[in-house]
Amino acid sequence: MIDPAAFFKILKKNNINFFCGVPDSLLKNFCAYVNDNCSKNEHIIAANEGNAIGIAAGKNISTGEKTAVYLQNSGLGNIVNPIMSLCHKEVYGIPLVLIIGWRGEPGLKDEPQHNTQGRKTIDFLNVMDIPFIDLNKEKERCEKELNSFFKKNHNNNHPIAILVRKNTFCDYSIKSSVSKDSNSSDMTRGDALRIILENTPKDNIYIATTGKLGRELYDIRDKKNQSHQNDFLNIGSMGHASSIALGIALGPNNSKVICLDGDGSLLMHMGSMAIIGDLNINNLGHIVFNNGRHDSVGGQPTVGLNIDIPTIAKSLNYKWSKRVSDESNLIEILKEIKDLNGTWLLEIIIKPGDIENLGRPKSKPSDSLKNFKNNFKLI
Ligand SMILES: Cc1ncc(C[n+]2csc(CCOP(=O)(O)OP(=O)(O)O)c2C)c(N)n1
Repeated sequence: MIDPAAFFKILKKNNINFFCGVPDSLLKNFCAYVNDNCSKNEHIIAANEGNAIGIAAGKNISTGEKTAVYLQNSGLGNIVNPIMSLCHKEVYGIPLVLIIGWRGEPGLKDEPQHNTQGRKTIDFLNVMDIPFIDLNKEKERCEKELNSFFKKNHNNNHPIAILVRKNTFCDYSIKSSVSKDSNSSDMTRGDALRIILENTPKDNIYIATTGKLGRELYDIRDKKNQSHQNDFLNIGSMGHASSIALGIALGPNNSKVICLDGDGSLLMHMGSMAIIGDLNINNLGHIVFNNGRHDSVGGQPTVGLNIDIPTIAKSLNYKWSKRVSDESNLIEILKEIKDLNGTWLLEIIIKPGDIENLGRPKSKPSDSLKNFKNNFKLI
């Protein structure tokens, strides 16, 4: 295995001095190391992977510095446009180094949302004409092979990539604190979810965002022997839960559709809020669980606690919005929300942490969807 500090050192020796990206579970030890050891001018956690490419490209244009972008392979779709129409050697020719966590690597067991992307990861790189190296897990060989890869591509005005397989990096725990030292809430994601399920109409439809929130919703229902048929788990397509919720709310069902979002996910494709607010339909609610971090993949900070999400929602034409950070107020507000007309947003400040022994959904996505579609009498 590779020590994240040693890998970081190799990159530095090859003159890579600026890092940008979206955290990934396979890269979490490296991301944590970069976060702890780079200044704000040397490292930026971006809203989405395309955003990271733009920032890294701009930094390269303004300084001539070599820049790196780290991402999970799930984010490859988000980078295709800025790679192909900005960085590609046939356009502006910008030499970025991509560090890509390879979820769903063929031959290894992974979650359904990662398997297709994993199988197609190399095809994606080939389609974008990106030369890549498969990072060796053995330290000496890793350094040697990386140095010659960098040397070979030295004058290549085009992005190149380092593919990182599961269990490549040794452990490293993040030391730096969340954006605002810590937050004041006593509730975890699981606590808030339980309160919501207990204090809202049973026929509400829930669209849960990517990461542990969906797993916790499934787990809570499972432990209470409740059906999963009112829940759609957005297991992949991070940042799109609110758009999916909007589309579902436009359908024939009379129940309220509630998007259960995370701060990292909300930030990833925040433009959807403007579209939701503009349509302002009556049966849509948006709840944001804000812990100020990407808790599901290692706890790297987001800007979630530095911004005013309810005010953003109001300015984007949501009819009602509020922030809450304690249990009793949450219960009161959930009563108030029941009778609201127009699209609303509730931000719940939560502390980091997951439900203990958190399981994973047991059914196939296609079976869960069939079950969910019963609500719309489509099958
Ligand atoms: C496009 C894409 N980029 C990155 C990831 C990896 N990923 C999964 S969950 C997650 C963090 C989600 O953070 P947030 O919405 O704040 O929820 P939390 O984990 O804090 O509950 C990330 C980065 C992904 N699944 N898809």
